[in-house]
Amino acid sequence: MVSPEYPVPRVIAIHDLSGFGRGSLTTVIPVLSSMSVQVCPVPTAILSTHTEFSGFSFLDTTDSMNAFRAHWKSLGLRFHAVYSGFLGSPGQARIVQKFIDQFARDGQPVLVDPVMGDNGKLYDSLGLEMVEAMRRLIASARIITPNYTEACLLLAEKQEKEPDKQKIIHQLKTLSGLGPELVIITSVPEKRRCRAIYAYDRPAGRFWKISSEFLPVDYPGTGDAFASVLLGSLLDGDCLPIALERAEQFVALAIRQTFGYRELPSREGIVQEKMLRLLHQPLETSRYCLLEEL
Ligand code: PXL
Repeated sequence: MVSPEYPVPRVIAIHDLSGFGRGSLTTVIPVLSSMSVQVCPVPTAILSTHTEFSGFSFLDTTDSMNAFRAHWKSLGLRFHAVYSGFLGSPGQARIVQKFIDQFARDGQPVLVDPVMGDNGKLYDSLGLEMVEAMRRLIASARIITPNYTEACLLLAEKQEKEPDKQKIIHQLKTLSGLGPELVIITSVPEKRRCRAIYAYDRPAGRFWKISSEFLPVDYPGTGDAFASVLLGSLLDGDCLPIALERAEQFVALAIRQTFGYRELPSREGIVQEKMLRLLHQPLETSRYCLLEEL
């Protein structure tokens, strides 16, 4: 993959740029750069802050997404992966599809993070037509990373308070049946204040799980950090369970570090700047479990 012509993997990152609050491109770029990946951003919108602040400014950059694609095509650029996150409209999902058709033609990995909601709710700025558009887009992805809310939205299923293993395995298989080979569902609520990450590797026929205790706080942008570390790790040649583990540990430690600062408003996100050096270190522990499909 890497060669003198391409000394590091090069990724198209299609996400919004929110100036304050951490998340989307302000997380994707530092995380992947720290993992020695060249990030080529395609902003889907430019906001003064992410949408958890009130009164944010919003510039739709749909037209420039098309211009980026046309210019990069005319330059004959090649990429090692296409990675998309928050999209503002079904039209933007169609443009992401064109990026995939054009730049992932030779089987390069495509990671679609179907960013649409959290904690049981669709984000205020999105409607059900966005869910439909995302459902179509994931058919062209090799890897998807919905949280439990997004998995239920994609499958038009009601959310459960504590879904059991069989239920999640069924969701993983159904989502994979729509196209993606690797399906990862994050933030699955469990008993005793735990949350789990479940993953399905269809070609290997294996299911994985990592469960962890969670603190009573939500930080925006943790999904972006998770998906970015996962992609960086896979591009570095790690196997799926280790890539999951690196992503989980990075986010969990960043949350614990941030939670320790009592004065910090949660909407400012995780203090990722203090954690990036972790991405240079090898994993010291591993807790993933292989699940038996009963
Ligand atoms: O991290 C998800 C996300 C991405 N982009 C924008 C958001 C959010 C979550 O709130 O507001 C603009």
